[in-house]
Amino acid sequence: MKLKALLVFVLAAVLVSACSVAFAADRKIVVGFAQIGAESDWRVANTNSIRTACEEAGFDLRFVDGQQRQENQIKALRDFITQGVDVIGFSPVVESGWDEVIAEINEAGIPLILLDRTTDIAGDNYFVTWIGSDFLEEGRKAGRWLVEYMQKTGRGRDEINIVELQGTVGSGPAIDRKKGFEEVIKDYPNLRITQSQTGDFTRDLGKTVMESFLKRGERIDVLYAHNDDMALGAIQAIKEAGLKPAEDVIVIGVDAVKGAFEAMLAGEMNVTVECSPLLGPQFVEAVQAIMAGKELPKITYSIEYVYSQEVTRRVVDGRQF
Ligand code: GYE
Repeated sequence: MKLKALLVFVLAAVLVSACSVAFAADRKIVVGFAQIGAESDWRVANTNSIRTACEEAGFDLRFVDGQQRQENQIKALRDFITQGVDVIGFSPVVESGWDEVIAEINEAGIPLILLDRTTDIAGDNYFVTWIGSDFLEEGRKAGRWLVEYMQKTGRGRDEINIVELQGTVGSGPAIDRKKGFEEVIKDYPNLRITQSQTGDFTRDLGKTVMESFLKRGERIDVLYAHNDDMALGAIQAIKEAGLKPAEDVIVIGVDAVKGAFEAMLAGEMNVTVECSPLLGPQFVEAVQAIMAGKELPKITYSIEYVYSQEVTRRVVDGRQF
């Protein structure tokens, strides 16, 4: 009798542990994602890509829109720690000021994936992997395109005044797109940035700041905008000032979102340097690799191109963002 009771007990224990193993395997992977905001078409496409990929993968996604405020993102990250999520995904709005909260994530032992932007924290031990774009190279591509375009159109030696609409102050893409562009044009002293201000990556500010540039009354030959949304806002301002965008003022953008292609087809924008927001599938793969205990590369850059006015309607219609 005693033996029988023991057997029943052992059997029950085996069953219970088998069930909990099965439960652990079936349990949804919980992912916290601290997004920057919805400041641009790029960001909206990026959010859709993340949401769709996580949904298809069956993750329990806790998504927080930080409305472009660092304090909102810090709060979201702390909430993820409290909730004990499996993995944290994070796009930092600016590069600095994350040391404390990231130390807390590391102490809690939660794997961190950086998507799109990075921080200025030294070393690369604080995150598992970063998936994004080479912003410095994007700035160089914009600069190289301008140099070639000027030479091609017989203006290679002319004095050229460039105005610059910078992205969010202190953000990785704003810092690097400026640096990369300047690095290329510094070899051409006739190409000069005469005015430069932030438009915070939004269409509205792009327009307002371009208006103030135009009001100064100096000749403006080129606009270099750190994203297409600001370029599109600025095109509006150029038109309202009675000038022809892409002719009187050469317009350069970054991102390659639909609106930029439409503007190029309408002859109102000259070029856009691609920056892919479709990072969702790579993000999901990284989460799955982490959960399976696999190694990941520290950096994965997206492959991106430059599109100018020669672009055809077919290319535009086939694009996903
Ligand atoms: O270029 C801009 C967005 O971080 C690469 O953020 C991203 C940038 C993108 O608001 O449109």
